[in-house]
Amino acid sequence: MRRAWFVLAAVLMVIGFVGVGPAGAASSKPVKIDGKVNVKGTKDISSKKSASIELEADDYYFNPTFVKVQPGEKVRITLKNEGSAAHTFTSDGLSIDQDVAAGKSVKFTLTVPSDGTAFAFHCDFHQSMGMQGAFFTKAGGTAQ
Ligand SMILES: [Cu+2]
Repeated sequence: MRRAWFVLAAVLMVIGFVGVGPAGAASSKPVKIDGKVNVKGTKDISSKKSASIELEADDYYFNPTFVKVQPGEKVRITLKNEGSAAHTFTSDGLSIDQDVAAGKSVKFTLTVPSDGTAFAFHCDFHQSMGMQGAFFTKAGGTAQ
């Protein structure tokens, strides 16, 4: 009987650790974005004045999902659609609406706001499925 309790305690501990896993991953969002977000990681390109980044659009997420940049930084983006659906990179704040067909890639440039405001981007077709992300200059706050 004593052994059974021990085993139960051990099982509960394992469940506890597993339970902590997803919560920990969720807190790895450096800035908040309204709605569901499929998080596939963060890339830091803020050490460069002029940077380029390859952004993967897939079914249905962006990778990286969060990009750390410098205020005023000019970023050359290669948007690669590795999925089987069409996607877009859309930022209302920066007036960007870039379509990319399945299997194709497009290049464009964006300039990070000089005041360092974090801005969100999303796929016009799949935003509600969590296909969005953000550029930010420092962690914390909510992307616009
Ligand atoms: Cu999409």
